[in-house]
Amino acid sequence: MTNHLFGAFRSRMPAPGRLLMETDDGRSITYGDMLARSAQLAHALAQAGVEPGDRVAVQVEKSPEAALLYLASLRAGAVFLPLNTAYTLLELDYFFRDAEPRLIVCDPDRLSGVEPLAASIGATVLTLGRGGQGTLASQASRQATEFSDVARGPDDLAAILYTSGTTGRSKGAMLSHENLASNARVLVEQWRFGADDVLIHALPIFHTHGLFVATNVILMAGAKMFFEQKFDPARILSLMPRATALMGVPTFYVRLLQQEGLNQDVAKGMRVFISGSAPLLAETHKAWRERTGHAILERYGMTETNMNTSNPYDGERRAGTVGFPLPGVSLRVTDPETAKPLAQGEIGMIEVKGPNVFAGYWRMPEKTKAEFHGDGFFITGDLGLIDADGYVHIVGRGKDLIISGGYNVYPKEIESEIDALDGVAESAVIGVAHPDFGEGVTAVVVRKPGSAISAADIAAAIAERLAKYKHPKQVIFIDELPRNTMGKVQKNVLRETYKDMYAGKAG
Ligand code: MLC
Ligand code: AMP
Repeated sequence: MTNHLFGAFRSRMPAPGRLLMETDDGRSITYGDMLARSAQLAHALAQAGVEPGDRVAVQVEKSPEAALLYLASLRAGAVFLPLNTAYTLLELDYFFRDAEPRLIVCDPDRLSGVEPLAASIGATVLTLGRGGQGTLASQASRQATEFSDVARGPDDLAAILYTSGTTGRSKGAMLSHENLASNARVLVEQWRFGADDVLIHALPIFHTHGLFVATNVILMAGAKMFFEQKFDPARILSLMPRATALMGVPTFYVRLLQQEGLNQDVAKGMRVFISGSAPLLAETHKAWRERTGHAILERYGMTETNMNTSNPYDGERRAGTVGFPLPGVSLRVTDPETAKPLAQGEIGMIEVKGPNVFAGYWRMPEKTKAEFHGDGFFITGDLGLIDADGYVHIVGRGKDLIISGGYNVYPKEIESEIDALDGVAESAVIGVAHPDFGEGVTAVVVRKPGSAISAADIAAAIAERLAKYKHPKQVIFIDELPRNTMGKVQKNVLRETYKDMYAGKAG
């Protein structure tokens, strides 16, 4: 048996001298370098005690070494667990206790905070900095540049990615080698990636979009990427003449449209612009087409399922839709109450089944069971319809979720923090249309009688507890939350009341 996913990358690898990555700080990594350095890192993992099936939790800045660490983890047969760099120590503590990683890799600057957490679960800690420095790198540099990949089958776990549930407790989505391999293969084919492609990679690599959709597709195609530390619109524009593809969240496209230099000329060598992770407004699609001559190709996915649908490469890319189910993916729309399939055109729950769909939530068999039907369809929590031409439209969410700049934010998690503060009677956290982030996290708070708690007090209280992108952009105080006859808070009424509050804000 080979190593299922890494073996697939290997089998499509171009000549070792071909470039895999060019970075914004002037470094070049060839496919040969990738093989040698991921081998060294895989040895370093084994030396740190990582055995097949062990989790390797990683919270580091984006760098080529961070991407190579993902490949090393695959090769060592481990389960890669990437974590958002914005997570606070309190948030990390939860993930570590839940996943029980054998090894934690963190930024050197975070070591003093991470060490006690690691000690409490008996994990080893190594460091990896943005420039490739740290204890992991120094251990790896002493290792052999060849490594015999640990055999892993299609159903063995390759990664666990945490995604918050509606209860506010994060769940670890278990992704197998075949979940990732099948999706990368399909996307390479659907989006026509080949060895001559050059992707502008400006996404973080701790989520499905940047790690799997972008990186796995490039590895599966034997292509190259400009591996950017972060999204900088002016820089993206300067790379376009040397690139062929861009993948981004809608905020990327909104911000690029604000660049004066965006025009047909700068985009003429580009083959495809892909968007996902959050709804792309039809007006953004239209404005992009007018400015560049390109129709953005929108697709739809989730942490649990990888990519489910995509607009066509050839054929009409229809604004406001997420296209067709990918080959091998079955998609149906059902009545959320009865779970009965609905007729074409009717709005209901989107459910999917296929080799892309995850193996379940880590150590949560009950939650896993609750989100699948007996026939294997996964209940996405997204509401949508299939139109007469077969295009899938996402029209809303059956789950209480805000997507801000492509990051998921679960209102319940923030409400729990705010409600726990002295002086707060209750709160409701909602997503309000935001021109830059798509939705802006907004807290509506009812004070306790006599309390003078302010927005600044709330911000200060959650600063150390929640990742920055989850913090409310605005806090509104009202006397009473609107409720229906059942006593349930009417978030739709609040969303309607405050719908224009971010209108015209640039960022
Ligand atoms: C940053 N900030 C955000 C934010 N990103 N606030 C709300 N929502 C966000 N997404 C805050 C910071 O805390 C900071 O606050 C201020 O904005 C500026 O920070 P920054 O670091 O300069 O932000 P910037 O680089 O501009 O980041 C914006 C962004 C980034 C859109 C480039 O958020 C991003 O890369 N998003 C992509 C997320 C992603 O990869 N999602 C895929 C999930 S996978 P202050 O107060 O300090 O100024 C998935 C499945 C699928 O969904 O289908 O793909
Ligand atoms: P995550 O859990 O971070 O992977 O986010 C997945 C969620 O993002 C999905 O369930 C959808 O609600 C949303 N999403 C992803 N792509 C799109 C898209 N193209 N349009 C609308 N929503 C999307």
